[in-house]
Amino acid sequence: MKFQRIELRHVRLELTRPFETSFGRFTDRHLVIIKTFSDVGICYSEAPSLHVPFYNYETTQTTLHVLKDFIIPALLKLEINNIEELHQSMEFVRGHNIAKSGIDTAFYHLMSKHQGKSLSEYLGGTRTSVEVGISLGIEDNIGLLLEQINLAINKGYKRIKIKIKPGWDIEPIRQIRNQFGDIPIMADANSAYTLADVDLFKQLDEFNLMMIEQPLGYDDIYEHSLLQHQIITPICLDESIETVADAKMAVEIGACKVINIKLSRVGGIYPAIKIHDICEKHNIPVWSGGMVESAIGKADCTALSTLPNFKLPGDISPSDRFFNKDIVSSGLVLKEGFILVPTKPGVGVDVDEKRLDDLTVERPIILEKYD
Ligand code: OSB
Ligand code: MG
Repeated sequence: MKFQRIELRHVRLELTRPFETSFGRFTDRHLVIIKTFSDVGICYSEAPSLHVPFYNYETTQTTLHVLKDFIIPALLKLEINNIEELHQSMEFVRGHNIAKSGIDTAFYHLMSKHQGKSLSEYLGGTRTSVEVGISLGIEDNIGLLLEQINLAINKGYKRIKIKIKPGWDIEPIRQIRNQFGDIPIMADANSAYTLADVDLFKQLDEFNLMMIEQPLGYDDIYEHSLLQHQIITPICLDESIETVADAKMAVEIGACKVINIKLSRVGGIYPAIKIHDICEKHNIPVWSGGMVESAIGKADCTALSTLPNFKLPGDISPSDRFFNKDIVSSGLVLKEGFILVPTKPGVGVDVDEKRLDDLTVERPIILEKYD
């Protein structure tokens, strides 16, 4: 495949309501949307870094910079024959996985469309729908959270994940158990605690959570192994798994019993599948995390989740879960707690170019092959 022209857009989508985690509260979502022109066709893809370096070090601006000044100029000079070559051609840039994921997914969208296959089919997935859960932010009071949970249950979401932080942990969980009984519930701390909080985690054991996501340091796999050996609740790693090597280490030292695979965090679908396979060998179930992506990114997560070791509900939702207006004309469909897997060739959701224009907040960056 030859890349001929790549356009980068910084878009801003308004959230339907603020989304708060232990690292911050957001009212809108900035994304990098990529349009790729190649000798096998045209596609849209997404690089869903946050606009602030509070989840990982990448931001909207580092993503634009790394793609514009390093990755894309290199790509435009090459002929890429397969996904492995694509990743080799990006290897000279250390890290910046979310930026790379926007190119990795473009390649998969182009290849699957070119072969007349849906992305899921192209990846060898078998499911026609995937089980999903919802990730609910921190609210101003517990009553508001309980209301959100009630709405989510009525929409059919198969598990509820709540965001926790010191001061917003035991009490909301206790009240959820009181009001909703034995529903599938988990908590995501986004690295808000330390090993000194071990007594709190032991107390949480009492609530029979499905898992607790990334309680400790974002870069500390070792300390999670120390914690996992002292608590019953399964630990799920998110932030600390950025590479295949991280996943191998976490699994080997018993730092977690579950892994949240965010294809963007690990550099795209190709590394995500490698992590999926390692986990499968070690009997570690995985699920697809989310980054509050547009329907494009959520469709990638959906296709990936049709692989067999995605055994738990993913953070995948239709556009109206987060956005007043998404960039697509037809998006994903939620039905009784399942997202239907798109069957059209390629990623399977269609960008509305008028909306994309309306939501673009910086002048698009255009890079072209010039020979
Ligand atoms: O930790 O899983 C996380 C959103 C942004 C950054 C980090 C996380 C999240 C979510 C949202 O939990 C999941 C979703 O997209 O539905
Ligand atoms: Mg998380």
